[in-house]
Amino acid sequence: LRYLTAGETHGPQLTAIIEGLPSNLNIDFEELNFQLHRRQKGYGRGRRMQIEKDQATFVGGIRHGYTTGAPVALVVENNDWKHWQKIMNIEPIEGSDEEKRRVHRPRPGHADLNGGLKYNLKDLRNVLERSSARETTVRVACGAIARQFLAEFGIKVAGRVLRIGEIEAPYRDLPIDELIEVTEASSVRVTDAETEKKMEAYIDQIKQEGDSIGGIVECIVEGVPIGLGSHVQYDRKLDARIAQGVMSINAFKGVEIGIGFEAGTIRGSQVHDEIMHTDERGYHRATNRLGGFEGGMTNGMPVVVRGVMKPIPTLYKPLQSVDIDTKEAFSAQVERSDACAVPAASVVLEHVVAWEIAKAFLEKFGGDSMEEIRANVASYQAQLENY
Ligand code: EPS
Repeated sequence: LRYLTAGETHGPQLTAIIEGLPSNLNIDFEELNFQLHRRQKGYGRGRRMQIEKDQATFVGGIRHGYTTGAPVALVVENNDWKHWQKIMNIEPIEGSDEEKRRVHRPRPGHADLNGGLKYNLKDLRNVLERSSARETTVRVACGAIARQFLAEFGIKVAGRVLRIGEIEAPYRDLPIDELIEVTEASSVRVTDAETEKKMEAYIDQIKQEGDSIGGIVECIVEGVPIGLGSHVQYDRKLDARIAQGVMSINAFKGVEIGIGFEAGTIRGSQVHDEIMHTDERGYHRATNRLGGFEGGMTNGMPVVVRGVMKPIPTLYKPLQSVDIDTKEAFSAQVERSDACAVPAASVVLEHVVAWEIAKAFLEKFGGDSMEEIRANVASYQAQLENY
């Protein structure tokens, strides 16, 4: 299972091709578009999100609501494209640098300068258009399909915001369905109204000061079978593959599985989860500090993944940079940005994690059709029960 994406933030559309989905997976288009809608929400988003109304259109691999086993191709149009048609034209255009909106002043913290130097591009727009977090739209669309696939096997995915800048949300251990419901009702995807209010006021203040703010988000996946991933080879360790997925989300600077970095501050007896067995639950752990992973494999406990997002580097507050034409210092000025995209990032995290789990699930249970996969899962479950 893999996908590739293409498209620029102000181009006509974003495109994804998914290869390796089994046949006979029912696609719920409304559910998928709901996931895209969730990514657009969140307190602190900028004006661009008022222009877009993201919807996926499928152009291959699905017939009468079911996957056929062929590559699935989907597109999400950019409504903003209508304002950028000339600037983003595929064919050559006449006009001044200004008319072409040529970018020659790299923004600190963005891909602009590194990308310009590496690809030898004198218009940094060619870098920023692709490095924009707009691309996460189609990553969520792909992840939403993975999520629907996982749901067929009773696997559920939730996400939440744990921190925005200085404001930390109290950690409430909720049943997954309740967690999904409560965070969905929150403008900042937290579990209590008091924190939500504090975070909203904090984001307002940050915005007023022309600044931006990051935070910490968490994803929980429940119902994952024991034994996804493997200890036998570095690139089959599923926690490592999830970490790569998380780090590839725009602006993410760190990832943790379970208690993560805290594991380096306390004793082994306080870290490791004791092994239990009952007839109803089979093997399980008394606690879940290791976030559902031991030896690069899932252990049947909920998968818990955290990621940290840096503040968006496009600031109203000027930061110093250097013009690539004159090599002279200037203070960056911008037109439009999100002061805080942490709630949206928590939705992206859910879909990136769901994707990696679905991929490992398909590696373990193989099969070209949903029926074949279901039979393989049932036979493995019988193996576990008789172990
Ligand atoms: C982004 C800049 C903003 C964000 C964008 C990510 O877009 P614009 O440059 O058009 O104002 O709104 O995010 C999205 C468009 C999105 O769909 O999430 C950036 O520079 O990364």
